Amino acid sequence: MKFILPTIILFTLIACSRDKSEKTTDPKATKETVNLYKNLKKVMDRGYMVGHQDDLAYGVNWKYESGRSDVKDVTGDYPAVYGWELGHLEIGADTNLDGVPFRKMRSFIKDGYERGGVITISWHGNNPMTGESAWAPQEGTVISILPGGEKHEIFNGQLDRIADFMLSLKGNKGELIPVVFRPFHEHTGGWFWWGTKTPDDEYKSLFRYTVDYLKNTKKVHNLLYVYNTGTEFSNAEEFLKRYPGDDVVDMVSFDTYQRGDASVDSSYTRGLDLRLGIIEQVAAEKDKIALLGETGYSQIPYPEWWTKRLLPGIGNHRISYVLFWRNAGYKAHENEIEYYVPYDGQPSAPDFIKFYELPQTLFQKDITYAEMYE
Ligand code: BMA
Repeated sequence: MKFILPTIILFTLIACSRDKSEKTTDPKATKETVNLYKNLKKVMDRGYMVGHQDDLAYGVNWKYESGRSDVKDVTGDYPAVYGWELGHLEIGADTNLDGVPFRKMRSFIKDGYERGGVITISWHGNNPMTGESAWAPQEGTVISILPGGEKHEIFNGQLDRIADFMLSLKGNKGELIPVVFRPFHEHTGGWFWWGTKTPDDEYKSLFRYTVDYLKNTKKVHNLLYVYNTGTEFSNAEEFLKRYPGDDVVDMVSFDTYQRGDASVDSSYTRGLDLRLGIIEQVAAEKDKIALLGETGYSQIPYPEWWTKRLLPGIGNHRISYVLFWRNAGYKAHENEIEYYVPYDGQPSAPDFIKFYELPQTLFQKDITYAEMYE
């Protein structure tokens, strides 16, 4: 008899701790979405997944070649995380702002998911007040699109398109594909319309309104929501300045890029280490999951960047994944070359292979469908 009470207490504690670690903010999240959340936590015991934006669509000097990927050309393996971008979906376009047709994107998303890959989506949506690009901040934008604002119905129409897209992502069994959604990212900088031209409380309202509309009005239940700042913070308080609430955020993140000459400058590494430490702590305290939303060194001119600059920055921080930005190649409209993972023959390819071979870096072959979604 005397063991009954302690046993009950023990089981209650186990049940509560399990409930805590498996909870997403959407009580109606689909089974696969809840499983993904749970497994993203689990995967951190093994290391961190490696992802790449637009990986299956194009790379440096190629486009839409079935099965191709710059990551795979170099390592023989796909990334474990696939990033995609919805900019211009909100205005009803057939292709996104980088020229990727949404029809093809849907099918790439399914390919990655069926292999057990994780899908993450960003949204550089046009300014709903002015109709200009995401990079055209103007005071008053956010207030104009929130309830009571002049452009509120326009914004709802944009969210309807986002919702339709999310609900069109289906796996082989007809189940919804879970998406790690990263809306209104890099909001601590001044370049986007949801950035620092928007007062903090309006930013929070925008985030909360968006989650509420997608979840409760549009019944979208296959999303995990990421609160994703830029690099402009150096302590937890600054990081959380625009945090919209524990009830609407599943994951915490920031974006940071290596600039300048990495062969002599290690400030990127120090900054990465510092900020990962901060979000890791925030995630632990709030029972959320940390990740690195976007990073990279365009054109990787320092061939040992992967093991000498990136790797020591990530160190042993508990993050679920790191995503490298897109291999756009030559961008004629800007007369600029942009890519963040090596292609076959690029000088940093051997070092990227070293990075690939580390036990803690998880690529597609390290992740099965069952491990991520069951
Ligand atoms: C930026 C660049 C742009 C692109 C945008 C959205 O960082 O890659 O060329 O349009 O992301 O994907």
